[in-house]
Amino acid sequence: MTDIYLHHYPMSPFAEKVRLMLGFKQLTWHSVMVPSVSPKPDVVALTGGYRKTPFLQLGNDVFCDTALIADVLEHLAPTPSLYPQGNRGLNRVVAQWADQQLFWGAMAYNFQPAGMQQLFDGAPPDAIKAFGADRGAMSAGMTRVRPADGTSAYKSYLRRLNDMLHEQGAAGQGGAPFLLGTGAPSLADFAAYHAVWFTQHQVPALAGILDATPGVKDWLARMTAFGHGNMVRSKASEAIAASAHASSAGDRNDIKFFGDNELFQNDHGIPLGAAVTVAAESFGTEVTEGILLAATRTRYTLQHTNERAGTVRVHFPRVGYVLKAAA
Ligand SMILES: N[C@@H](CCC(=O)N[C@@H](CS)C(=O)NCC(=O)O)C(=O)O
Repeated sequence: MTDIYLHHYPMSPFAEKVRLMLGFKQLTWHSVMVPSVSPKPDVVALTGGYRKTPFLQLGNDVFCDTALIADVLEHLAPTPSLYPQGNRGLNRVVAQWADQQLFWGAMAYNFQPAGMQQLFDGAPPDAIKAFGADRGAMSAGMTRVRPADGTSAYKSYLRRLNDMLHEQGAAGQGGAPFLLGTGAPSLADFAAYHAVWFTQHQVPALAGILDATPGVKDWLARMTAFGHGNMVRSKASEAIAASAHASSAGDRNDIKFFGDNELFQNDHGIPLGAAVTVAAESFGTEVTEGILLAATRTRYTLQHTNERAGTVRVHFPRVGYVLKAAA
């Protein structure tokens, strides 16, 4: 198997979603630390512009967004599956809710002053200021949830998760161990986990909100127990060199997405081979520019060249991303 590099930082909830999937699948992986704020020269050398966290690298293939990374991990290590009952549609719908609604509600709660104080305890004032300015710029054009509204929503979401864990257990057995009631975790659990993990592990001063939903607390403990797999620390320079090496060796990882068949789905009137940009719809909309190599049912693949990383293929999910012809 090609070496897996995860580019991330400890505090990132979306990175925690992937770290836990790596643990669930008991994979060995290279951990590459990235800065939590821009500029990120080593990141964009590989991604061609995307700056969000995390991203996954296999040789000179770079996968952006945890929804796509989940597909890649499922492909690399099909067992244990993220879809134990094959219910991919339900899992993806719940995961999308968790990554959006639950995440932003939780973050509005987590980043209230008491949370910020705990997160940045001892950090130099300049670092706190830089973080605020960076996230402010990333949120341009977005309606950010206010802390009080976020708190109300988060409490409701936690109750809903608690209800899911209770309602789906076999009669008289006091609840299901995981969200979709299958007895095994699935993508939905990993997606719902990371925002709540942040409350419990990054801002424990605010974790009292979980006391009203003991089912969620027990589920969190079950999820945390999967761990992070076998992590090997690596430098960004090593990851970039691995890309350059794969690029010059002409390696093709042959990432095939099942059910996807690589068929061109042309919804934009942009031909393959065209110069394009891809950017997230919101929150961190920095563009990646490159040649459109593929636009399948599920993903876009762009190719760009960087003097340090060589020729890199960057993959994005279609959902949540904007494809445009380059100006
Ligand atoms: N939809 C993206 C969301 C990623 C995201 O928003 N990550 C946050 C960190 S948890 C981020 O990028 N923050 C800014 C940064 O790290 O530069 C995914 O699933 O990967």
